[in-house]
Amino acid sequence: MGHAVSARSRRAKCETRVAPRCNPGRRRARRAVTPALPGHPRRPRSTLNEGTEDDGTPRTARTAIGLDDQSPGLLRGNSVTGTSTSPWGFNIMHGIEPLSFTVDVTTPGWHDLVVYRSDAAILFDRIIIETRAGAAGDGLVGPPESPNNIAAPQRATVAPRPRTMPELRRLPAIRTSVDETSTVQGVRDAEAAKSDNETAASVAVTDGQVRITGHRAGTAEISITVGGQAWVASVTVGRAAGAPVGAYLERDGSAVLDAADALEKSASATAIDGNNGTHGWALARNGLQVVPPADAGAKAQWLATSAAQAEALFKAGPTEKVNGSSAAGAPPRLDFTVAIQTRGTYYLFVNTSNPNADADSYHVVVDGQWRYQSGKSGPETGFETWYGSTSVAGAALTLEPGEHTISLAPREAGLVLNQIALTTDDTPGLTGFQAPSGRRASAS
Ligand SMILES: [Ca+2]
Repeated sequence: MGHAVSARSRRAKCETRVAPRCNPGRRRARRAVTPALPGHPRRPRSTLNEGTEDDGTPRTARTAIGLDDQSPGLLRGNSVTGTSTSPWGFNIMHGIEPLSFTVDVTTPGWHDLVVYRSDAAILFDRIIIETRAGAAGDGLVGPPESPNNIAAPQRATVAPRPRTMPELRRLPAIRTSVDETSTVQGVRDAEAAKSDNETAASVAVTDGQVRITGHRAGTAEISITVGGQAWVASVTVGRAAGAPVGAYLERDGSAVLDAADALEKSASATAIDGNNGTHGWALARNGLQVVPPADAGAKAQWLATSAAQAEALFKAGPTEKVNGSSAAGAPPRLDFTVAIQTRGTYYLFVNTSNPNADADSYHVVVDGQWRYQSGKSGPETGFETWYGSTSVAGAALTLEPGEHTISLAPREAGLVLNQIALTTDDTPGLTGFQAPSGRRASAS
């Protein structure tokens, strides 16, 4: 028995019925709740919640649905752009994205289907419930609305806060710097506080006040308990004020660079967006990510397997897809200047937090010359994990004393770079973040 309900409000409560004559037991509902895609299909960049917020946070398209006071199931819509043949592309063409969920109905009678607070800009078209697989058919918008004796839209009410979720209050986003300690405004009598990323920012409570200290460029979310309620705030940590911006100094055959330094856009460390108007760099937890990320359903690659192909790739016009790449144009890039003291053969290692196997590879370019692509030895998707491709052709980088430009460009969008190490040791056994190299005061 199917029953359709229209709901247009954020956190709407949809009065719905599960047929009294249904036998008690497990029931499956699928093919439901569709956030409509605002915007015209021919203008794909103005559609559902893709891209990033101003502070670099990737946007999401989440909602949640539950039955009565059961724990709701979280639904994740597609917020990653793709090609016309990707799931994103099909959603755009259909103007609709089906999201599936399951509810367990254990007793016959009336039940409340509760649609929880959703990310902004999500519009629900229809909710379709199947108690037998295939009952709703395979049409795009499902069957006509079920017969009923209530005026369904008028009966939708705002649901109470679910008992399974703590009350969360969000504070304004906080910006701080490395080595800076500041007091969180708007919170008094705090009982406890914690950071979800102590590497970037730690918190301490003193006399009811919460103080944040920045340790590393990155992002964190802090949770504060006040009067038994939970408050949260996102924190962005920028580079230390007045920190040197000159070349990185190699010492004893080693140089270590924080990828996020590139946001300073100095002559010695800079981040360059791709020229396709779509892909750029965003501050991630402890590094930089090429956004929007790709995955198996929405690949975005910039391919080159030789110096000649790389030359064509980096010269590509904004709409050209060269070497069979799925992404157009020249890729984004990070450029760093390293002052080598000791002539030698160096190997490059990166600490990454890549989200999936379609977002985990890069090109290495030294002094404008493409040297090699990574990612020939399987997925590199560990969290804050060091990888290096020492065995591939071109990985041995002979560097003479003097300044050299080390560039990394994504081979796949979504790549997350935290730290980069150049070392004369081809098996350095790096674990955790390394102390960054010293730098000259200013560009020479
Ligand atoms: Ca890959």
